[in-house]
Amino acid sequence: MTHTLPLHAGWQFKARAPQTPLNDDFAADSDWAAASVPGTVHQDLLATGRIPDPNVGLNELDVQWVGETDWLYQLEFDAPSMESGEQADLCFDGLDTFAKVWLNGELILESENMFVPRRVSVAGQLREGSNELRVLFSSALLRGQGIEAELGKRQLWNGDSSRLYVRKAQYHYGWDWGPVLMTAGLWRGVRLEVYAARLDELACPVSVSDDFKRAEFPVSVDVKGKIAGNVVLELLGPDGAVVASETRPAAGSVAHTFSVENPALWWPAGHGEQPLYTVRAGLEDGTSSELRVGVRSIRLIQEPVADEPGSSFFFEVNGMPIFCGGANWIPDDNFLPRISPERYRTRLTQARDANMVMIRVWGGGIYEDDVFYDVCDELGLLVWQDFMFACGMYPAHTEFQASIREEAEVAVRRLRHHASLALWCGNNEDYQIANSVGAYGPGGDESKFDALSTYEELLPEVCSRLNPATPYWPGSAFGGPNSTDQEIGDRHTWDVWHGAMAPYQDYPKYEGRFVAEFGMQSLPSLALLESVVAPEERFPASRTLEHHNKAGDGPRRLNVYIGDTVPIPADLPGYVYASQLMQAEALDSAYRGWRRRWGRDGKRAVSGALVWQLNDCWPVTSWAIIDSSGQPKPAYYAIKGALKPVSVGVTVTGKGAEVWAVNGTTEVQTVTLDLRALTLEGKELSAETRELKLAANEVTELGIFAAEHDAASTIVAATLNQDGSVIAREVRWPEPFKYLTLPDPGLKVEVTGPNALSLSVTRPAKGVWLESAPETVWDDNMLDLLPGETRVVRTQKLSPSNLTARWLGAEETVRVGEFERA
Ligand code: BMA
Repeated sequence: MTHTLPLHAGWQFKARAPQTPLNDDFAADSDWAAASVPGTVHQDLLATGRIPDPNVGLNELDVQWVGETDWLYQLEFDAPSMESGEQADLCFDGLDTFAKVWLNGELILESENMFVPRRVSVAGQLREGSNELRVLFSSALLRGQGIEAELGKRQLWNGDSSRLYVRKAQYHYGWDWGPVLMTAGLWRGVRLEVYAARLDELACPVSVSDDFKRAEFPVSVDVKGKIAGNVVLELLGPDGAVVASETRPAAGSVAHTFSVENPALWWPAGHGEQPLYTVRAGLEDGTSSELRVGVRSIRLIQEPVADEPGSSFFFEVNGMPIFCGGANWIPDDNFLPRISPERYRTRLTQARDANMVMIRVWGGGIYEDDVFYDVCDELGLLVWQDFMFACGMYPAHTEFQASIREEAEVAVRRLRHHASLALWCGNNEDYQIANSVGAYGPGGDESKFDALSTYEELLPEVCSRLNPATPYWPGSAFGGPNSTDQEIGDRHTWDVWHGAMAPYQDYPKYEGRFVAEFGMQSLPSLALLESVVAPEERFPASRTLEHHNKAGDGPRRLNVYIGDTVPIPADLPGYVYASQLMQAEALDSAYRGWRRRWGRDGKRAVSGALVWQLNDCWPVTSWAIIDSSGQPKPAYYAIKGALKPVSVGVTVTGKGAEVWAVNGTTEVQTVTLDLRALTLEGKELSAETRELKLAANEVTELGIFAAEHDAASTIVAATLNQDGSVIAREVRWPEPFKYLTLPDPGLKVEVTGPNALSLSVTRPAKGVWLESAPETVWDDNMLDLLPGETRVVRTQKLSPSNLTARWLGAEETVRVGEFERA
């Protein structure tokens, strides 16, 4: 039986005194303080008040010394007694980053890659009774700058350029949405394992026949050490019952393939269930290891697009093409150990509840925690997994590539069994920066693109050897002669916001076969801002507010987009609302426009839209659609509406309002389409009802409506109804909104249940934003309301006494009680 002794309690840490010899520094009694493991020095300094909270005000600037300091950790622990022939391994799941480890005075490990867990055999060094572990973390910033001084500065976007030489989460160096917080510490678990034999490398690359009638589960496991007896391999069904088992002598590599007829298939969210099988290996002494796997096929299809140049880029799961609406994921905190399993689950559930089916783990963060992928398996969220390279011209010298190889092998071995894993991707935007410096693309000198061999040889070799069933893609964005190509591969659409600062209404023009990034900034919630900004700094352009917007030219660009859309408010509550309304409109335009191009079989022109970005790591004005307090912004609800299984779209052109519907389900849908044209005062100009049959997994164009009305003063509303309820809606108002004179809507809000409200208006209302308890999620919000309808919305936590509403044209946020009385 493997005895596992977690080594999490009792650690101490202190700043290294550079003038003192290392051993004396460790031996000195003074200055040691309790350290959390898993943890970071910042968290422990914060806990004892030795640094101010870097998320608050301008404090980030005052804590930079932490990242420029070397840190010492030590632990005394009692080792269990060992029997003869037993092994002992010290396991460090994550060391951040340049670490040296001594056990009882002997150097047992040097590690320079945060992403590689280490296992060290220590039977020879371990003492019976008390043992002493010591760890030195050198400043990653200073070490990286030392390497850079030797090997040369390289081009990049975001952060200190030395990061390109350091295998540490790249966002720790600061990003255009994140602070500079250079952590150090034992950021994942530490334990001592004592065993006669242990199980390693349990693997099961499930496959399914072309007709999906039969699945194979080829289980393999390595038995390390010596044990007399057998290993039992088992397959458990989604209900937890043992489906089959096999007993083999426990020696070396053991393998057996289980077959299952009519397996339960795993589907992405909204397309079917997520049944998960378990494969388990067990030794007679009780040691066991298990994996949860799913039966599904996944293919990345690049085929001709009828009547168009280039090729498609869509994911097919179990033979079904899937439009991948979704989001980019960044680490949910600057201090990684703070992200609890519950927080992962909450955030990913928010994504699933917004009708998303894909999450991209972006290359400037980390290979996420196991729980992240477990939850994605359970929720049916496909994972686009980047390798951890972002926005830089990375080196490729032998030593560096050896570290990358180790890192990639560990990541692929750890994650390959997840049903949710859809794609391995070489990097984030490294082809784009290579393009921009003349090292790639037409006329580019590829000899300057050192990392090309990493993305096109090293990583694909690792993936095809260890995980051949999952597609590999060299980079995001990639494909076509250069990385902004619209006809081949994936694309990052930054023509809006960055680049040309194109109007967001033009998103549809800047399509790609798969848009893996695009986004628009907004402020976080007012409540979150008030928790980190001093009262005298609570105005739109204050120093503190601008410190909490890390984008180059961020506040200026944001003002342009707000000012293109609505009059720019001078007060903070108005500014928060205006920025969030604008972001919601922008993303609605992108999702609806691109999903319209999902087309049909043989004509999948645009097959995915992943918003930059789902989440935040601190309180900041950023492209996130959920702020760091967990509060969804209005854009969240806009995306949720645009990605409904069946949705409707309207766009106003010179010829009238073009209307279309998307049926993302596997069945024909019979629906009623209601179209209305109204004046801003709410007078109905025309109305039309049509019975429709929407073909499965297709877009249906529904023609032009309201051509006879003046587009500058007409509201066009489309709803799809099924079995007496509205299943999708879209309301288009004349744009830009800032030109409109909007009447008071006469909003009426009634609390109709513990968590439900009913809303109605006497004149049209644009962008009704409800707030109640903080951190609450609504089933819908940021509503466009029209006379003649009553909308019921629900929320997780309703606090009627704190209920407020605001809408476009309102002078201020109103307490619901107040205008009910009026
Ligand atoms: C992208 C990302 C990030 C960045 C974002 C916004 O392309 O890859 O590097 O935060 O743009 O600029």
